[in-house]
Amino acid sequence: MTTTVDGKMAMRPKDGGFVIPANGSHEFRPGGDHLMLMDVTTEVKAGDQVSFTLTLQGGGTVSFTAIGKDFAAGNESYLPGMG
Ligand SMILES: [Cu+2]
Repeated sequence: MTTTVDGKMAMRPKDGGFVIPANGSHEFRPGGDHLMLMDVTTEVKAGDQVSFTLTLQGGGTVSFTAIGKDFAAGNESYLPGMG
């Protein structure tokens, strides 16, 4: 999730994840709440299609494909200690 630290936008993991009510929705967007890949070992190039499967607490899954974009699209900062 995105938070404000010393007047600057920064990101931190959301403890406990996001709780989305049945039939509800939750918006993920740049500068707001988002899914973030950590410890990625394979380079994602612009135009690459990356498949994701989210595992929900109830055991269900949600799958989708995202398109890699140029890194300049995401100008974000990180809390100290986050790589
Ligand atoms: Cu992030």
